[in-house]
Amino acid sequence: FEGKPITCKAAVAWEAGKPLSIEEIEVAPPKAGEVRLKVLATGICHTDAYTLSGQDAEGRFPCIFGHEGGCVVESVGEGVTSVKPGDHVVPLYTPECRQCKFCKSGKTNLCSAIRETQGRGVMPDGTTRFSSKGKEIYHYMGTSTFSEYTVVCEIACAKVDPSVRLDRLCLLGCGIPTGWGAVNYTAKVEEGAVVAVFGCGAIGLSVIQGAVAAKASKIIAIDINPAKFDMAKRFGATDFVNPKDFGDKTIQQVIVDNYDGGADYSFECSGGNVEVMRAALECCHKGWGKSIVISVAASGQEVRTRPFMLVTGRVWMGSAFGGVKGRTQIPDFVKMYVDGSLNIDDYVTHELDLNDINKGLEAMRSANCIRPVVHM
Ligand code: AHE
Ligand code: ZN
Repeated sequence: FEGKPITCKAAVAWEAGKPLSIEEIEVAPPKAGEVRLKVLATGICHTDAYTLSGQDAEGRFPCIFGHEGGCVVESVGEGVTSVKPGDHVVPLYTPECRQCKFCKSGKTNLCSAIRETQGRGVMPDGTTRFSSKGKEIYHYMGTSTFSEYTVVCEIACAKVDPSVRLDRLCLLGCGIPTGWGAVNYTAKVEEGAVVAVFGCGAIGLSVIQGAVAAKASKIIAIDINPAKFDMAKRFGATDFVNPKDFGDKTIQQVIVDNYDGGADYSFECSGGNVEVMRAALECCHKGWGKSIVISVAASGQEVRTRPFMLVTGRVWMGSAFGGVKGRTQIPDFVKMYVDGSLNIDDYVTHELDLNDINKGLEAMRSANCIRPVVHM
């Protein structure tokens, strides 16, 4: 187990609000319970841009971002038994230790085994495996996939079918399971339900795919940019509503009035807008409507509604990584991709090299971008 450091390229965020900088970095060998991965491809998620912006209470710099990786195991640390060099894996920012109170509860996917150190940008022993120019670099979400090599915990490795393209499977690291799982694991949408989706980016499209799988009778795509409706339709949305088309009437009132009392389920995929979170709750049907908050709002933001909305039977809940237990369930998503029941290809609107990763971050701000995939 005496591995050597690897020198490679990575996109380093030296400070908040500045472009990423391509640097030579050193990646230390994996310690006990850790795995060193060669990253072949990574997606870019809005959460990477959010933390880079400096608004994330847990953001620490310098740091290597990225949490949608398609990777091959390069080496393993002492005691690692579930993966070996050559295995293909998708790193998990929500790991699955199968031993903590959370994992054993059967009620949540929020494994607590390494959450505290992960939030501080370090490995479980409190140190980092990255350095550049003599400086320590922090990890991000336990994954740090904006690097040619990274080190993650064994419990954060979802092993995937090695015959499937890693530059597609990388998107199983966040956006796709998050939306699909919110429908099928968090909300448990049933056949015939009316589903409202607020925001038609990568998460919204994944909610739409999840709702198709759940056999929802109506899937209402809601977006203030009607250019998003083409893709929403291709993914299976049945109805399209632009909140700007109704003058002073709120979108929640529009949905309640036009859909027989409102949505059975609503999903907030707005990219962190707390007013949209409110609208998503309030568009739900009295007595049983359930609204799921998915996106990440800046620290300091708060949600609000009239308590009457809850008293009269609506349920407000949230979902992280779609309630997906990654090591157990990511292989099921791979199977759905292989059998054609899960679309991944159409998310990939931009493909770039690591050197151009800042262009990928920029593309994320444009309406025609779903996901950039960066080839390492
Ligand atoms: N650090 C942020 C919280 C960020 C957050 O809520 N992250 C989501 C995943 S975003 C994926 O793109 C999540 O799963 N959270 C669960 C967890 O344990 O962090 C902040 O605001 O402090
Ligand atoms: Zn993400």
